[in-house]
Amino acid sequence: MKALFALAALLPSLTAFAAGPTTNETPEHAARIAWWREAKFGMFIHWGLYAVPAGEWKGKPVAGIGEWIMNRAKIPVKEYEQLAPQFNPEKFDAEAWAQLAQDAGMKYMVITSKHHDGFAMFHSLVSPYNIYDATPFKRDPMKELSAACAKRGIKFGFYYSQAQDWHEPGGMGNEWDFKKDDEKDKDGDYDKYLQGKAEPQVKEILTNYGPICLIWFDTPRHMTAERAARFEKIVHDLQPNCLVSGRIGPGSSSDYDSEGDNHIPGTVRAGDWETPATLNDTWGFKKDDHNWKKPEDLIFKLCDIVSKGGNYLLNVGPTAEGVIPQPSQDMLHEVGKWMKTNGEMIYGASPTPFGEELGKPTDRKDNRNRVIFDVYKEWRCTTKPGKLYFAIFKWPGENFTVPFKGQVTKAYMLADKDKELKVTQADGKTTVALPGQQTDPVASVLVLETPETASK
Ligand code: H79
Repeated sequence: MKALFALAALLPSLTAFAAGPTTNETPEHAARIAWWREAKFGMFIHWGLYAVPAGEWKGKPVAGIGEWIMNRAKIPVKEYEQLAPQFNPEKFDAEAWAQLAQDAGMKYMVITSKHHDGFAMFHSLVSPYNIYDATPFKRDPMKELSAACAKRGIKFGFYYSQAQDWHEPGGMGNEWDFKKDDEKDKDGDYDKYLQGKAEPQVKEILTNYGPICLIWFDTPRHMTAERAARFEKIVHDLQPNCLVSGRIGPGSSSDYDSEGDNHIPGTVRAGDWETPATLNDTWGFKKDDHNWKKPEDLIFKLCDIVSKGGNYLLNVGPTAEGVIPQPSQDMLHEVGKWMKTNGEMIYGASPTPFGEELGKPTDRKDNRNRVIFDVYKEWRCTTKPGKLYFAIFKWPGENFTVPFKGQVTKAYMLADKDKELKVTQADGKTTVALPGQQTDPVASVLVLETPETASK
């Protein structure tokens, strides 16, 4: 880390730390993904039939994430299908959802067009097991959402579970109604499902909803390079600018990587990546999950992720009535308030040139064998040409000292840009005389302007 810091001080340009691949990138890819690198913060939405049972089956709570209830309770297809006539989200308001995303400072929206349960949340001609044909709602909420997002300049994308489909004999995952997954693959049922439902539905969502910014594939069970390539070709044939997220399958050239669900790396990670994350412990609505994160935690995670080079795709799980839970709305408004003043350190920003502020590895590993980090929470840094941004989470009092020894031409808080702050430098460190009190109760953002990049 010391070496990195020394390097940062010497380098003519901090843009050397820009996110995204710096080698082997085609100009086409750079152009396609430019908006995503700028956006940094998106809204994930998990909405489907699972919002009806909302975590409870036959009067008993079912453990685990809400959208997995069919699997966890081993609900037969015929029984689960009975949820469709009960699904009538009359309070659904696409404008309100898109407005919430905008108020939070989110630049893109990704919604479940079909989750593992196999139920399409759009009007599909491929299968009548969809919200338009199988529920009393008789509307296509995806059409309404794509329009509401377009109106606000929010990019619109779809989650699509390509491999798991518990409703179909050939889809992966349902071994309580159908054959074992291995047999489905061996017997050709899987390819029949892929070609008969998944691939045609992916064509539909890329055809009927305007420009789709990305397709978020998930859990690529039994996906081979060849199968993944088929999906990739469909996406790029129909919408060449549509990004393909990381979980499409092996051997394919997805546009960016997905971290594990809710996982934030301990250090700066090169390349394009995203952390998909929940606001409580479930993706799809569960009435008993009140384990909400705190707004300050979300703001920290946003800064933490961006300072490590990633994007934050933050989930809401609307109810079967079509309402985003009030605690989710409240939290996102809090984040939005912070973003209004401080979004400059997030959008289009590159990772920290330091690293020692992030934390250090422990000798413990998590259940997926990843090293657990002792995460430091004093401050986070992001950069833009000519600027270093510091989100200060632990207000240190009079002075803030950072390990930066390059020249500083100006220092100020984002919340009070006109008030220049006094800077002193000694022993390879920069000390800023902070204003009398923090400019934000969660994270006050300090800017250091540097001539090395200001000329760029
Ligand atoms: O869509 C969300 C999840 O439903 C999906 N990815 C995010 C974005 C996802 N699919 N699979 N997984 C995540 C891993 C699943 C793990 C578990 Fe389970 C599901 C743990 C508890 C329920 C599998 C089934 C392991 C135990 C039971």
